[in-house]
Order: sequence, then C-alpha cells, then structure tokens
Amino acid sequence: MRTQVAIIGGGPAGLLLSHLLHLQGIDSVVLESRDRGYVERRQRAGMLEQGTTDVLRESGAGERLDREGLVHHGLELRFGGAGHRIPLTDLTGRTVTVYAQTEIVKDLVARRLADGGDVRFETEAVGVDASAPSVAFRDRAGRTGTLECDYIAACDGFHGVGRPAVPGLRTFSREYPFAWLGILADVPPSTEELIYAGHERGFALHSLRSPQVSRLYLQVPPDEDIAAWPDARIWEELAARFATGDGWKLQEGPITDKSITPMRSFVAEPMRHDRLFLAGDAAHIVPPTGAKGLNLAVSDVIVLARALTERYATGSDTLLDAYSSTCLRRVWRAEHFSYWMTTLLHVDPAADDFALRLQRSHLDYVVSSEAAKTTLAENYTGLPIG
Ligand code: RFL
Ligand code: PHB
Repeated sequence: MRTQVAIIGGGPAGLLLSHLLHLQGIDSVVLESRDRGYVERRQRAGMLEQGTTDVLRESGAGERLDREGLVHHGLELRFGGAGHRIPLTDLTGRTVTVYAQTEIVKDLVARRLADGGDVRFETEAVGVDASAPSVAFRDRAGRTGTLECDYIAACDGFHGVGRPAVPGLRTFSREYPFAWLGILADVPPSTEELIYAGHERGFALHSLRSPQVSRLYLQVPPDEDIAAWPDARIWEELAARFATGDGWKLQEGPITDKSITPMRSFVAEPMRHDRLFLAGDAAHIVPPTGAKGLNLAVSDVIVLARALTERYATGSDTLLDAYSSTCLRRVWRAEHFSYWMTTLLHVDPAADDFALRLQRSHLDYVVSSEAAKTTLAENYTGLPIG
C-alpha cells in the first residue's frame, strides 16, 4: 500500500490535515485505532478561536458550523460573589465560537468520505519508520500491513506511537494538583457567555453546547473517584461556586455524561524527525482552562498542510524545515496562557495565605485594567497562525 502522506490518528488534527491536503491534490490515508462511533462521540473541547472557524469555513467544511455554532463576543470572570465581563470582541475585533469537537469530527469524517477519502477506522498504527518512510498497522480483522509514503503525520494524541519514534526528544511538563470533573446536562444554559469562576472551594466553569444543553466543570482533587459525585452533590457544589449576591440562579437538569480529566502541561521538542511530523496532542498538552488544545491542533496542521503543499508544488523544503520552530512559537504562547489562566483561577491546596492574597490581587487587576483585559482577550481569541 502506498500514499503520499500517511496520517496516524483520526481526531480533529488528522482529519483536518487529510481534508486540507485533498484540497491541494495531495493523497493521504488516515489510520484510526478506534471505531467511527467512538471518535464521533468522545466529549471534549467546545470553544473555537476565530482562526479555527475561519479554516473550517474557507476549506468548505463549515456549513453546519455556520448554522449551529454559537458566536460569542465576551466571557465572564466571576469571583468574590460578583461577575466581571471581558468584552473579547471590543478589545480584539475577534470572536470565539462554541461548537463541539464531536461535531467538527463528524463534519470532517463525512466530508472526507464524501470526497472519496481513505479513512480507516479500527486500524491501529503499530510501528513508525521515519526514514523509509512507512507505517506498520493492524486492521480490525487482526491483519497486519505496511503503508509506504513520502511523509508521516503523527496526529495520534498524547498516547500515540508517533512521539516515541522521535529520537533525542526533549520534553517539558507540569502536573497540577487538581483535575476537572465535567458534565453534560439537558438544561438550557444559565448564561449566554461562558463563566470562569474562581472560588475558595475551587474553580468552576459554565459552558454550553447548544441552547438546550449545558456543559459544566468543577475543580476536584487529581485522584478523585467519580463515584464520590452523585448528581445532587455536583449541582450543590456548582451552585455554591457560582453564587453571586444578585439573585442569579443556576438551572439544574438531568446529567447525561460525567467524567474526570487530569490537568497537565506538556511540550515535546522538536516536532519533527526526518520525514515524521508531530501535530496536536501528540506533541503538546495544555490544561483546558484557556480552551487552547483543539485550537493548537488546528494551527499545527494548517502550518503542516502549507509546508507539504509547497514541497509538492515547488520541491522546496523551506517550510517543512521551519515546521517545528514555527509551531513551537505559538505552542509556547498557548502553554503560558493556559498555565496563567489555570493558576489565576484554581485553588492550589498547598497555597498559603500570602499566595491567596496575590491571586486575588491579580484577579482584581485583570478585571480593572484595560491593558490586562486586552492581554487576556487577545490570547483567548487566538494569536496569529504561522
Ligand atoms: P486526539 O483528539 O486525541 O486524536 C488522536 C487520535 O489518534 C488516535 N490514535 C491512533 N490511531 C491509530 N493508531 C494509533 N496507534 C493511535 N493512537 C491514537 C486516537 O484514537 C484519536 O482518535 O488528538 P488531536 O487530533 O491532536 O486533537 C486534540 C484535541 O482533541 C484536544 O487538544 C482538545 O480536546 C483539548 N480540549 C480543548 N481544546 C480546546 O481547544 N478548547 C476546549 O474548550 C477544550 N476543552 C479539551 C477540553 C480536552 C478535554 N479532555 C477530555 C482532554 C475539555 C476537555 C475535558
Ligand atoms: C467546553 O465547552 O468544553 C470548554 C470551554 C472552555 C474551556 C474549556 C472547555 O476553557
């Protein structure tokens, strides 16, 4: 078997890369270890930067996004019993859009298949040769095979096989002393814009998926057992952390999905070895507080698709050679922003009174200074790609 670009992983990064390459007349095969239903239902990100919605729209994969995506112009920081709006669009001229990762994946799978794309579900990459180059795989029937190619894109997430195939990799990481308990609930959101709440009991986030479905998160200990959180306790804790002095009320409804996600920062450098390129969560992880993970995966593959397009069109390696350093500049900015939002809003169990006073002072500053609000807004809505 042979293709131009072998793509490991059918998450947002792998599927979008395959789609962008197809538009440039470049062939690819996507190998995805899970089945289609699993990939399309995995609950994850929800907040898209304008650069992410722009590329989906410009590449012809944004039709449903345009109909169903919810465009936001601001967010709320809530602490000390009061809300403070950050007017993202007034400060930056840009918007963000709530449209679930599950829906992006569904749209891209449908689009690749409609265009005759080769997306192989239940086909696991088991070996990577960055020099030959080729990918060894095992299909759903247990048969093994080899996919020969010109280039390999490892879009296989944090636990994939791509990153271990890069020799001499340098890694950087932080573990946080907390995790997020996330729920989906069949109840209209109690807010139009996202609420990021800092509270002495811990962080809470009110997000949404549609006018009928709310998505909420609670800071919990890193080793928390989900069984310790029956629905009633979740609603009670959310109400306590979002409470204000002005009669605002959190609406409750049936919880349809519940999970705990550990928080981690991680970067692997470089993002390339020979003909193997790492993209998305395969190369870096951010804690979800800044809503950057999916958006970084998208910006990586935009840079990679441009570089491969130049290579096939002109024979020039210039953009491919710059791939890792181009991506890492944006990655490190997002790493810093996500770390900053996380430490600004979460309760570190080891924090002493001095640290807590500094944190409160920082929050007061962010919501009262035009310069600080603008810094938050320009990072949140997304810095330029490439
Ligand atoms: P993915 O989505 O993990 O996809 C990788 C795919 O590779 C497959 N795979 C393999 N396939 C074949 N052979 C192998 N050997 C393979 N090994 C793995 C996997 O099955 C999978 O399908 O990575 P990708 O494409 O890089 O996308 C990254 C995003 O999924 C991730 O960054 C975001 O979900 C992070 N994230 C958020 N990002 C945002 O931009 N905004 C948000 O609001 C946001 N909220 C979140 C989040 C992540 C969360 N969790 C659960 C981690 C909220 C949460 C709770
Ligand atoms: C989400 O809607 O899932 C979401 C939104 C913003 C974040 C993280 C997650 O910062």
